[in-house]
Amino acid sequence: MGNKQTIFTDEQLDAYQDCTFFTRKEILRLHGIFYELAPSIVPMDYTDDPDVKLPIQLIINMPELVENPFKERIVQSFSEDGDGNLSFNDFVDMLSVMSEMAPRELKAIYAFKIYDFNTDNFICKSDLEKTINKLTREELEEEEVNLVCEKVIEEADMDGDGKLAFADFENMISKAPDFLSTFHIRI
Ligand SMILES: [Ca+2]
Ligand SMILES: [Ca+2]
Repeated sequence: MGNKQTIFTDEQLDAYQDCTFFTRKEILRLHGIFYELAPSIVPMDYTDDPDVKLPIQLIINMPELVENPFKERIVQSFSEDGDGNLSFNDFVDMLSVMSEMAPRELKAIYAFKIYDFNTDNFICKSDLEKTINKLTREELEEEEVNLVCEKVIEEADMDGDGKLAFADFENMISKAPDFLSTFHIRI
């Protein structure tokens, strides 16, 4: 294996390396994975920044994501166009945050966003119900879910307003790291 790749310029690879948790070599491997998802769309030459996006349907069916109960929301939250389509940049950002190298605080920011279903910047009881139903793959009775939600809010809600702001949420995941368990992709 020589250094004669021409998919990216050296500057592009340096930028990826600076902005993500991946090495240049890993970026090339990720390009290979992105390419395999849609060989007819993804170019082998990114040196002129092609404007190529893959539809959400292709991404969520990747083996690394297909079993993830939050896959649609994860992909959407990294989609710069907001429709769930991912450019290679979006794709790399997503996998970087989901990687084992990403610190817990960074994962927490995205987890909060993903669990905040009604996007009001708080995790309220109904957000938590949806989250727990997905985390447990709908295996809990409604009453049990209710109970877990109440307990979580009771323990994590530091200012007592009945919902979790980001600071409360950080408090919650420090006690219940399972809430970040779906934020790991090994690729
Ligand atoms: Ca909310
Ligand atoms: Ca609160």
